[in-house]
Amino acid sequence: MQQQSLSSFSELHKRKLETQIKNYVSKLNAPTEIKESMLYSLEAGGKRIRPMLLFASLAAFGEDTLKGMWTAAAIEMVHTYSLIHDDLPSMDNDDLRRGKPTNHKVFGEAFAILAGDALLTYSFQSIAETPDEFASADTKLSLIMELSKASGAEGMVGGQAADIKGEGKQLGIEDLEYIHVHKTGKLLECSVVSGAILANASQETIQTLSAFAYHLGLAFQIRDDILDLEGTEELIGKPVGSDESKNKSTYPSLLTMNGAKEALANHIRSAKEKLKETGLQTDLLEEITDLIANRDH
Ligand code: GRG
Repeated sequence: MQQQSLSSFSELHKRKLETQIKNYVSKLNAPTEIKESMLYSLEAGGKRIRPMLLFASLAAFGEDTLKGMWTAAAIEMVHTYSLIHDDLPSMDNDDLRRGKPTNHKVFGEAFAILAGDALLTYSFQSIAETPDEFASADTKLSLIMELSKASGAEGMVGGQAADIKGEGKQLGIEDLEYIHVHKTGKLLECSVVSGAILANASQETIQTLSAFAYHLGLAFQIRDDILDLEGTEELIGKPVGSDESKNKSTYPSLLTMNGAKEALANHIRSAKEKLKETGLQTDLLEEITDLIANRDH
C-alpha cells in the first residue's frame, strides 16, 4: 500500500488532534481559569511530534489512525504538562516557551501547577474514553500502563529528577544518556509503542519498535544539544567549545561537536535498521526520523 506524504499526513492529523484537544478541554465542567491555562499551553504552537509518531506507527500497521486520537491527545497533554512544570521558578525558571510568555507568567504559579496537574490526570481519562469500537478494555489498560510508566518515576519524572540532581556536576556519557532516555525518550517511545498496542502487535514487534524509539529519542536529544550550542555560539559570537558553552554537560561538550554529529548519525542509522526489522510499512516513521535528525528548531 502506498502511503501519503508526511506533510499532508501531518497537516491532516494535526488539525484533527487540535480540534479534539480544544473540544475536550472546552467541554470540561471546571472553572474557566483552569481551562484557559490548560488551553494556553496546549495551543501555544508545539510541533506535535509525539502524536505524529503515534499516528505514523498505526499507519505502519495499515490501521485506521482515528483509533489513536484519544491516546495521541493524552500523550500531548502529558508533554504539555511537563513543559509547564519544567518552566516553573522552582525548576528552570523560564519566562518564554515557544517564543511566548510561559504559563506561570500569564496565569501565575498556582494556576500553572494546577494546569499541569489537570493535564496529567486528564490524559488517563482521555485514553479511558477511547470508544470501545477502537480499543477493548484490555487495550486501554495497556495504553494507560504504558503512559504511566513513561511519565512517572521510572520514566520522564525520573529523568527530570536525575537531571536536577546532576546540575553543576560534570556528568559522564552514561549519566547523560540515562537522563535523556528517561526525560525525553520514554514519552517518544510510548508514542510509537501505543500505536503498536492499538494495532494488537506481537511482543516481538513492540520490542523492535521500542528499540527504534530508543535510538530516535537519543537522536532527538543530540540534535537538541547541537542546536542549542550552535544558537549559543551565534548569540555570544564565540567559537564552538568556548568556556561559555561548557557550563552544562551536553553531547557536544562530552564528545566534541564532531563527535556529537557522529553519534547523531549512528543513532539515526540504528533507528532505521530497527524499522526495517519490523517488516512493516514504515515510510512515515522513517520520514519523521529524518526530520528529527535534520530539524532546525
Ligand atoms: C517537569 C516532570 C517534569 C518533566 C520535564 C520534558 C521535560 C521534563 C522537560 C523539557 C525540557 C527540555 C527542553 C527537554 C529537551 C527535549 C524536549 C522535551 C524538548 C521539547 O520537545 P518538543 O521539541 O517541544 O517536541 P514542542 O514545543 O514542539 O512541543
